This record gives sequence, C-alpha cells and structure tokens, in this order.
Amino acid sequence: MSTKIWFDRYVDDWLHALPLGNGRVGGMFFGNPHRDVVEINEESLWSGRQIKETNHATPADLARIRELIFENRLREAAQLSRETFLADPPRVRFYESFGELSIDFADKGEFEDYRKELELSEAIASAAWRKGETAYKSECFISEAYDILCYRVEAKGSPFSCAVSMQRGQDAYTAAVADDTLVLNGRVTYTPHPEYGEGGEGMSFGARIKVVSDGTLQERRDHILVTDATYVEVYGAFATNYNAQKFDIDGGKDYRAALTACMDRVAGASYDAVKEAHLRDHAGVFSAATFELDAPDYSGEPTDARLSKVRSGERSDPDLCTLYYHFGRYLLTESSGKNASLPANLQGIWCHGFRPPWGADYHTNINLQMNYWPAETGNCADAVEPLVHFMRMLSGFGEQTAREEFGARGWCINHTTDVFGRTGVHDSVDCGFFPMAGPWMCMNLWEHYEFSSDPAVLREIYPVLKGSCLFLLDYLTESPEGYLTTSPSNSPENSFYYTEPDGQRHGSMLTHGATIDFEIIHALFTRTAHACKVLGEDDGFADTLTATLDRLPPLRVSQRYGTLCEWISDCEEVEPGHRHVSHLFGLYPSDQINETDPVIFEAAKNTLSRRLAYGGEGGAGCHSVGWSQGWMVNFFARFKDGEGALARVKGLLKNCTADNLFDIHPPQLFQIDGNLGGAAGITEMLLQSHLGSPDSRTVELLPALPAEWCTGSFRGLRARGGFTFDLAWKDGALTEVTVTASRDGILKIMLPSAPAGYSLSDGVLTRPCRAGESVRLVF
Ligand code: FUC
Repeated sequence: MSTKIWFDRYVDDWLHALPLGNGRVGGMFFGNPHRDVVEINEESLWSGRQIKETNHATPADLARIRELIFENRLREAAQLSRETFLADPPRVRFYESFGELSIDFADKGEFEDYRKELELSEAIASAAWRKGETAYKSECFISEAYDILCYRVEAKGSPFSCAVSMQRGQDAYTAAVADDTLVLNGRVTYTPHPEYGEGGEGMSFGARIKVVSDGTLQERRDHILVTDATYVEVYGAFATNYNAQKFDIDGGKDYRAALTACMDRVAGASYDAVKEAHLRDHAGVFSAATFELDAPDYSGEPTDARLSKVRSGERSDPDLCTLYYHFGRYLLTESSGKNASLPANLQGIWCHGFRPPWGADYHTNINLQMNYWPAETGNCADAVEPLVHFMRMLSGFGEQTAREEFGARGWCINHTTDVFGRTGVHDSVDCGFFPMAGPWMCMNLWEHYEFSSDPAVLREIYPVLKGSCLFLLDYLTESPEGYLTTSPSNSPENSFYYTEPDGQRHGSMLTHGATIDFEIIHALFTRTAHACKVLGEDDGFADTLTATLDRLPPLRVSQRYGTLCEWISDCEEVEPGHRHVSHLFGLYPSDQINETDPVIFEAAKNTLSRRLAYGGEGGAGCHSVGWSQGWMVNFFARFKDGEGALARVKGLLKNCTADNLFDIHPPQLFQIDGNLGGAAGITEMLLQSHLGSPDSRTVELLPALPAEWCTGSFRGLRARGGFTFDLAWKDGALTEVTVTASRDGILKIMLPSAPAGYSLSDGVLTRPCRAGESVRLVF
C-alpha cells in the first residue's frame, strides 16, 4: 500500500511541491537545498470584501425572458438576461497566496543524494540532500492542535548559515522585531476593474515567525540571520481578520492577538512534543480509511517515474491507484477538515500567487459539489462541517436574490460564489444563470445526513433544504409542452443547435428545462419529503413536493443519438465530447437512474460512450479535464463496469495528473475536484449503497471490481445508514466483511452467496443491528 509521494530530483515548480494543511493554514513545501520555500496559504485570504451586488432584474423581467425562451427567441432572451440579471460587478474576486516562508542557505554549492517526500499517513513533508560531507534533512508539518506551521532543518557534518524570511511581494511589510522573531502585517489591496468592481482595501492579515536554533541568531531588517547552526526550527502562525460567522472582514477581530496566542501556546512546547501531537492527531484521520491491493510494489521508485510509466502505457501500476486514493482523501482532510471554517475551494486551500485559475473560487455547477463526494464514503465526514456552515450562510444571502430577482420564496445561488456571500448571476448569462446550484448543493448536505443517519444532522440542514425547495416551487413554471419547467435554464456549459423564428440557426446554452434540473428537483424533493417524515413536521409541505414531482417532464431517450436527452427537446449537440455530463446527475451523485429502469439505464450508458468517443484529448473535452474523468469513474462504477471505471482512473493518471499528483485542468492548471471526484469513484467501485430509498437502502459490495484489483482490502468504507465496512477480497470474491453500525438500523447487503451462518433472501442478507454492534461475515 503506497502512502508516500516522493522524488529523487529537485524540480523548481509548484506542481512538484508537496501540500500540507491543517484545514485553515496550507503550505506547499518545495524542499529546495539552496533557498527552501514553503508557500503559505490561509483559507480566508481573499481580495475584495462583502458588497451588495446590483442588477436590474425584476420578476417582470423574468416573465419576459421566459416568454422569449418559450418562443425560441433565445438571442433576445440572452440579451435581456444580460441587461437585467447579470450582476454588477459580474465576477467574484480571488483567493490569494499568503506569501513565501523562505530559508535561504548561504551555501549555494552543488548538492547530491536528493530526496523529497510527503508521507500521507503522517502529513509530514521532508527533504534530504548532501553538500560535500554535510548531510541535510528538512521537514515541515502544520499542526492542528497548535494551529502552527513547523519547519526544521538539520545538518550532520559542518554547521550551516541561512536567512529566514517571510515575504508576500505586495501589500504587506515584514520586519524583524527581535533576534528570533519576524512580524508580517498587511492589508489586501485590490484595484478597480470593470469585471470585478471597485478597488479598495480589504482584509488585514499577518504572520509571526519565530526561529529557534543552536546557531547565532541576529535580526536584520526583514529577516533573521542564522550562523553556525546544526539545526534551525521555524514556527509560523498566520491569520486574517475575516470572520466566517459574518462572511465578511471583521474590524473588531484582532488577528494580532490570535497570532500572539498561537506563539505563546507553542513557546512552552518542544519541537518533538508538537510533532508527536501532530502525528497522533493525524494518525486518527488517516487510518480511518485505507485501501490496499495485492499488486506489484513499485513504491521504491519515485512517484513521477511511476506516473510517467503509467502515462506512456509501459506499465499498469494498480498500487498507484491506492496512492491516488489516499492522496485524494488527504487533500480533503487537510483543506477542509481539522481547523477549517471554510470549505475547500477549486484548489482546496493551496494556491500560488495572486491570480489563481478561476480565482480559486467556489464554482457551484459541479466543482464544489464534487470536492465533497469522497467525504462520506471515505470516512472523513468531519470535513463536510465547513461546507454545512457555508451553505447555511449562503442560504441567508441567497434569500434576497430569490426574492428580488426571481420573486421567489426560499433562497438561491448561481454558478459561482466567494467567501463574502455573493449569490447572483455571474460571469455570463449563458452558464452563469444557474439557480439549480443551491438545490444541487443540498445533495451534499443530504448525504451528510444519510450516511450518518443522525437526526441531529437532519435537523440542522432541514431549513436549508426546505428553503431550496421553496425557491424551486416558485421558480417552476408551466412550459409549452404542458409540464412544469425551469426557465431560464442551462445544462452546465453545454450548447445545442436551434433555429430562431427568423430561420437562422445558432448554438445556445440558454434554454428552459435542461434534464439535469429535473433530476436535481427529483433528488431534492424526494429527500426533503422524507426529511419531513423523519422529523415529524411539515406533512403538507411533503405532499406538495410529491405532487409537484408528477408534473415534471420524464427522462427521455434521444431519437437522434440513443442517449439520454440532455435538454427538454431532442436537440443536436454542438460539442458531443463536452466535459460536463450533467444529464447523468441522476446516475451519480443521485440515484434516479439505475438498473431498475433498463431503458433509461441503457440510454445513460450510450450517453457516456458518445461523450468519450468525441471527447478527444487536448482542448477542454472530457478526456483532458480531470474532474470530468473523475465523474466518469463514478458513472462507470454505477454501471457496475469495473473495467470502464478503471480505464477512467487511468485516464485521470495519464492525462490529468501532475507529478505531485495534483489534478490538472487544461492547460496545466491545478484543480482539486478531479483528485476528489477520482477518490470518490474509487470507493464507488468497491461499495455502493444508493439502491432503494432513504427508508431502506441495500448495500452492494465490490460492484465494479476490475481484474487488476482482484485481490485487496479496504478498511473504513462507509455506507448510507451509518454503517462502516472493512472488506477483504481474493480473486474477485469477498473473503471477509466486518460491518459496524453507528446507530440502530436494518442492515441489508446484496451478496452473491451466503456467508457462514447466514441465509439470503433474494440474494440479500437482512439483519437488524444495534448502535456500536459489529457483524463479521466470513465467506
Ligand atoms: C466549470 C468547468 C470548467 C472549470 C471551471 C472552474 O465551469 O466547466 O471546466 O472546471 O468550472
């Protein structure tokens, strides 16, 4: 089982650096023997501040836009949407790097015997090298308990000298305030821009850096000079005056006091004690879910070399899949678990510089949702808590957007948002008009409940679910086809051809009734109706939701392509290999499309084959975009097609993975969703629990096991209903299963044969379980 990413050469590239995090503070460890760097991030450090975004939309505009859409005058509809609904400013601002902590070694001589690694089970990155007769070793971790970054370098041979500094490169000032202490203070400044709005001064932020060494320490203007040392320890604390309870900068928040408190806390502890506490805390997080395959062990080869052999097709390396899984789960726990108060953005918490791709914002037409897919199955549900908070906050901000722009009750958000609560239509009306983002996000919250089966979780999320349903009830409108429909609508970022009344043919994203909308509504309404039952409230509301479902258009098979129709009409696709496969939402993450309806299930298979046939590598087709490949692993797993799913895992590794295993979106941009969607897909290949209804789900074990994974084990896989599974299998067949129930419930497992001492009814083992009980099944 590989749990280490490692290299035997130094490459000065952020995509060769190794990520560390405690949920709130992130670091990218470079391990550079000449000038070592840890690029620092802090989850809340964004440019901008809370603003009231303006637009001119009224419910009357919405009515007119709908008329135009129903008359197929989509260009006019888009124009009016742009004039009325597009927010001012139209874009959200950016998540930013905090700056660079650097350890600049005086000796710039040649180095040899280089090695750099990240041990995922420890969350410690380290590097080792030799300069002449002197052997160096550096290491870095970010403590949860002390909320502090710790770096240590030591030399065996001759003593060394170095300069320790923390620089941001803009809007901050670093000063040495004692022989062992640096202070950085800054205020985010941002410039006016027609797309991003007014310029101004944003949040205040700061760092304290403390240096400990057996050498001589001297303060210099903006750095600490260390001479004659055999070891140097650096402690870094980082904070801003952002307040996640307000979704805004908080003038009353004294981030300097927080930094001092951090430093005081660590001052009384030795490096070893802080490290020990870190190892202990992290061991619990890591060991909650581990995946092992009986496969050749290539862990003695550097990770980039292993990856390049998989890329070239020289070797299949199943054990690399286990490393990819552990890394995906690690990225989620280190960016959203532990001390996090904000959810993982497009890059988790790791970003380079001040203008990361897509601002490293929150995209909510697939990306933020996908980030959390591995959390429940992968036994790290705590990492979902920041998302629950985020959604509760956003639902408050989204009430105004729902009321003023849509004339609707409840709340809504569209396809992007930030840490300041923006909920309007952003970027462009084509893809930006996506009020289905909120209902879709509710699915993540629902899974948080259904996997735990904890009514307290349901009680907490219910108002968010209900508000989203209220919005949809008001947003749905009668369509010319005689159904209730969403309008405007788009099937995220995909276009179809249509003909305007004047006979001109065009492509458009804007439409009414994209298939995904109805699948999302189906998922949300059925679950919310169930929630009413569990909580024993809002009976009438549940009835309204159920009755509304009957008036939605059904899923349909395209006469043109034999696929599932992506839109309400059987349109011609502009880009058949598009990266979004939104109309398969009902297959995964939802459960509406499954083998109980073979016609629709077959059409879903055709949909995926067609996407893949046209999705060519290069450009932004489905083969080149990590998150798209990651989603497809889950689709194939739901088709119970292990080889298809593995092919997509390999597609991820071959086409969409950087040397440090970061997921890549073309052109060479890190985007964390592929890592996380891929990790979710891997667990979906091993265990599924979506069949049935929230009342009663049936677990399937090894539903999509490829031949290369025929022997292995997984500890800590979670299923809906509060069950945790340890599985072992050999030659494709289960050998042993241990299920632990966290709550009283009925366990139902579909099995090919009865385990010793049990019998099956229709291939299903049914057994009531008490909370805390473990059941061992031997085959
Ligand atoms: C969605 C995708 C893009 C990209 C962006 C951040 O809009 O269509 O491919 O992932 O989010």
